[in-house]
Amino acid sequence: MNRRNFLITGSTALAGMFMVKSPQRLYADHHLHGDHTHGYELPKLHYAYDALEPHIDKRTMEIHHGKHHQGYVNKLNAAVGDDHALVDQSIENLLQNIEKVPMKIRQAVINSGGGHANHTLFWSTMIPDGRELTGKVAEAMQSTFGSLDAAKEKFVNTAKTHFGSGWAWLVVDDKKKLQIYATKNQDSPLMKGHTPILGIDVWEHAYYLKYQNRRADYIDAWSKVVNWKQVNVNYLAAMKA
Ligand code: MN3
Repeated sequence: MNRRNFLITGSTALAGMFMVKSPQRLYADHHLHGDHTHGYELPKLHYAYDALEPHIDKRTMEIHHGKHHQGYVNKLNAAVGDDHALVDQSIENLLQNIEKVPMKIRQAVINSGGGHANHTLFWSTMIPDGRELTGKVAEAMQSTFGSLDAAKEKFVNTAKTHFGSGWAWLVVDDKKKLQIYATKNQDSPLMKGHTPILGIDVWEHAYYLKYQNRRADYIDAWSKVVNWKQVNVNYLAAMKA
């Protein structure tokens, strides 16, 4: 077997290994696939950089989306290189099957692939003026956490008390139950078989320009632009998967 054939065979075997688990989607209708020619790409926002003012300021959005998220995408593409078997996978699949990602790029996929997935969800669950918390996700939050207020409080407190860089999450776990917890750095809940349906970025780059050390103020402001309608869509998709 020459080297070229070996690589093709190796890639096919690798692609096969990623088919084991059913794919979880961060959007109901959209997979974060890369492709051969472009690799992974920065998703477009569905609103302008200044649309979440005054809660999330324009300059923070410009830098956060245009520089930080773009940086994760660039580093992810550099890590997977032109390995088509990897690039063809949705980022959700790579993270869900992280133990099958080659060791030498695994941490880069956790950091930059996680960064890509986490931020994509983050942008999609914010909207000017927010949306009301209703629907099946509201029912599930009520029965899991006692009340909607208790659920929101647990989420907000998890975000406020997380030490250092990371995220607070509302997830559908592998038993289809809701959980709220934080992860460090860019670690994605997908790596433990959970599907994140809402997340808040508590890295300082998410709020420092406007709120400096006042993380709690940022979190309270963010809670006014949460797109609960999208969170409900994410919930229904995660329950079906
Ligand atoms: Mn960030």
